[in-house]
Amino acid sequence: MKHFTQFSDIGDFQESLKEMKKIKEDPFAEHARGKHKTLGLFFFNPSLRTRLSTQKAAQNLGLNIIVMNFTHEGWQLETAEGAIMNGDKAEHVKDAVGVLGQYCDIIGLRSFANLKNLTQDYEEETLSQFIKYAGVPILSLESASRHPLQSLADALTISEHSTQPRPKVVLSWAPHPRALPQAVPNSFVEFIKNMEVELIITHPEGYALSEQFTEGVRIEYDQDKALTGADFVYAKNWSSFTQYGQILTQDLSWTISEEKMKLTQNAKFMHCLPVRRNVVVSDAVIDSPQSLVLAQAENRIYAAQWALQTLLGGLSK
Ligand code: SN0
Repeated sequence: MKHFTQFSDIGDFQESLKEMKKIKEDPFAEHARGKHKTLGLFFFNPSLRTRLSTQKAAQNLGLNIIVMNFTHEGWQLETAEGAIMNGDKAEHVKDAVGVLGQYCDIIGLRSFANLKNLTQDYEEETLSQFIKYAGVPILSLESASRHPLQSLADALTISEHSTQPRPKVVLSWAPHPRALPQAVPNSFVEFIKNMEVELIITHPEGYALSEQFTEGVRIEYDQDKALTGADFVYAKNWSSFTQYGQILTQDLSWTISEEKMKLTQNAKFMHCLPVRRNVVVSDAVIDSPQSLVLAQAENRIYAAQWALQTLLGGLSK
C-alpha cells in the first residue's frame, strides 16, 4: 500500500480486518517497527479522535511524531501553479509540502471539503498536492470526499458486534444545524458495501450521495421503513451533494430517538462523533447500552495502527 486515502488502497479487506483484530490483541507487538521513523500529522481542520488515536497508534509502533495545525500556525499557502505571489499568501504548497517530505517518513493530512466547489472538493485538490509534492506515503485523516480511517474502524466495530450472518446495516441521514461534508457517509458506504451485510441508506429527497459511492446500494426515503428490523443504525448528517453544500431541511423527525430504535431488531447505534446530542440522536439512545460510539472511537487506534504498519511495509511474520 503506497498511500491510504480510500477503500481501493486496501489490498485484501477481509485480511485487513483480521490484522486489525490481531493488533488489538497485542498493540505493542510491532513496537520496534517505527524506530527512527517520523510520522507528521498536519491539520487544516479541527480534530480530536483522529489526531489522538493516530498519535497513540504511532506510539504503539515506536514512531516519532510531529504535529502541526496549519489553520492557525502555518503560513497561508498558495496553491495556484505559476502564481505571482505578491498577495497575502506567503508560501507555495509545493515548497511547504516538499519540506514536510524532508522531515517525515509518513505524512497524515486532514483537509475537509470547503463545500463551495464540488469539482475542487471531489478532485481532492489539497490531498492530491500532498501526494504530488511530499514524496512519502500519505495517510488521509479525512479529506474532502472521504474518511477512510473512520470507515475502517467502523467496519471492525460492525464485524465485532455482529450476531447475524448477514446483519442489516442502515446508514441514516440526521438533521444538523450546520452544513457538513459527505466524507463520512461516502467512505462508510464505500467500505461497508464490501462486507457481508444488507446495507440500506435512508435520507430525505435531495440528499443523495454521489453515485460513485452508492452504486448498487438500496436507497429508501422512508426512514421508518429502512429502520425496521435493522441490526445496526449508523446516524450521520451530511449536506446535499446535488445542491452542493446546501442544507435542504433540518427536519427533527429524522433524529434517532428511542421510538425510532423500537422499529429495529434491538439495533446497535453508531456515530463517528462529534455528535450534536438531541439533534442527530437523543441522549437516551446514545447513552444506552446499545450505543457503540466509544467502541468505534477505541477502534480508531487499531485502524490507524493497521494503516501505519501497512505503510511501513506490512506485518512482520
Ligand atoms: C466532520 C464531518 O465530516 O462531518 C468530522 C466528522 C469526523 N464533522 C463536523 O465538522 C462536525 C461539526 C459540528 O459543528 O458539529
